[in-house]
Amino acid sequence: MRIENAEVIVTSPDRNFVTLRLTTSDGHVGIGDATLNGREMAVAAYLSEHVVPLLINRDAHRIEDTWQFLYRSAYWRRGPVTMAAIAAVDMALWDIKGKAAGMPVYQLLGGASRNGIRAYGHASGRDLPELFDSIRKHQDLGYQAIRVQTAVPGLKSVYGVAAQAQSSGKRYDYEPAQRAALPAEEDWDTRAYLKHLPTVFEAVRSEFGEDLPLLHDGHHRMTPIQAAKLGKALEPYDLFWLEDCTPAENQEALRLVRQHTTTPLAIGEVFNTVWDYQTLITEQLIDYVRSAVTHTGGISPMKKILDFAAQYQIKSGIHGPTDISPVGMAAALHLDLSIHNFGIQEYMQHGDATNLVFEQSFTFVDGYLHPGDKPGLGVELNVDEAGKYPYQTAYLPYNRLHDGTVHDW
Ligand code: EZ4
Ligand code: CO
Repeated sequence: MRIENAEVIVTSPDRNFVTLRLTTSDGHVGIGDATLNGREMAVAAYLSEHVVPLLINRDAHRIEDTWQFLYRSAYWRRGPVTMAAIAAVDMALWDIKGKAAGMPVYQLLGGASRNGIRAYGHASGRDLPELFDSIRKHQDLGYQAIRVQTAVPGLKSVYGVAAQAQSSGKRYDYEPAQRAALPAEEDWDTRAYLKHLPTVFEAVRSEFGEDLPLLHDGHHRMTPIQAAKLGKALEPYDLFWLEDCTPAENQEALRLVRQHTTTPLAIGEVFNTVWDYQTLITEQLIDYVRSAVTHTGGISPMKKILDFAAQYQIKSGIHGPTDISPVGMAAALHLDLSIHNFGIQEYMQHGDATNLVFEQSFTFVDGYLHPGDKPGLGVELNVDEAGKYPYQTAYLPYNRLHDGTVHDW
C-alpha cells in the first residue's frame, strides 16, 4: 500500500485549520491535523515544501518507520512546527491503517479500556452571575466537569473569558486567534488575580456544591512562588486540577509548587516531545499530561508519553481547544478510550461551519465522548466545503503589565 498523493489543505470555516490528506495506491484516504494556532502557514509550508515530497511512494503501513524517518532525517529536532507536521502524517497513517483493517483506530491501539470518555467544558464570566449562568449552560449540555475562568477586577480582558469585546466589535471567544493584521493587546496583574480567584471558587462551591469537578487554567502567567500560593489558596475548593500554573519551559519550577500544595497539577499544552516531561514525570511533579496529539507528533509518540506517565500514576488530560481540528480531536479520543491511565478530556465544541467541513462520527452524550466505530479515525474532510473558506490572518493576543512590560498571555 503506497502513498500516491499528499495534499495540504488550509481552510478557515470558524477559524484556521491545516489538514494533511494522504491517498494510497489502493484508494484509501487518510487525514491528519497540523493546526498550530496563529502560526498555521508555517506548518503548511513545512509539510508542502519539505515533507510531502518524502511521502510519495512510501509504504503507508509503516507508521513507526515513517515517524522515525521524519523526526531523525530532518536533523533539526522538536519544536511545535516540526512536531505538528509530523503529527499530521502520523494521524493520517493511523487513519489509513484503520480503514485498511476495517477497524476504528482505538481497536488497533489495544481496544477500549472504558465505555466513554469524560470531558470537561469551559465556563466563564465577567462577573459571578454570568459565570454561574455559563456553568449551568455547560451542565445543560451534559458536561459533568467544568473549567472556571473569570475576569479580574481592574483588568480589561483576560484569557479564558468569553464574550469580551474585540476590536472588530464581534464576540471574542478568547480561543480562536483573532482575525486581524496584528495581535490584540490585553492587560495583566498577577497580584489582583491571586486575590480575586479564590473568592470566585468560594462562590462557585457555595452555589454548585462540593461534588462538581472544577478545573482552572493559569495559562503560564505565574512565578513558582505565586503558583504555590494559588495552589494553597485553592485547596479548600478541591480542584480537579490547576493547569499551566508557571511557564512550562522550566520543569524544575514545578518542584517548588509541588512542595507547597496538594492541588493537583496539569501541564503541557505547549509541549511537543517526551523530553519536555522528563523531570516532571520521573519526579512526579504533575498529575496530568496536557499535550495535544496534534502538537506532540501524533498518536504514536503520545501513546509512548502516556505509557511512561502511567508508571508514575500520572494520567492523561489531552488538550482539546477549538484550535485542535475535529481530526486531532478524534485522534485524542481513540487514545483516551484505549489507554489505562485516562484522566479527563478537554472538549470545546466547534462551530457549525467547521462541522460541515469535517464530517465527524464521534459523539458526546451525557458528558461522555466516544470516537465511534467507523474504520480509521472516523472524521472525513469535505474538500468542497473546505474550499469555500480561504486562510485568514489571525493572531493570539498577548499581555502587557500596567507599566507596559510584555507578560505571558
Ligand atoms: O489558549 O489552545 O486549555 N486550553 C488552553 C487553550 C489555549 C489555546 C491556544 O491556542 O489553554 O485555550
Ligand atoms: Co490551557
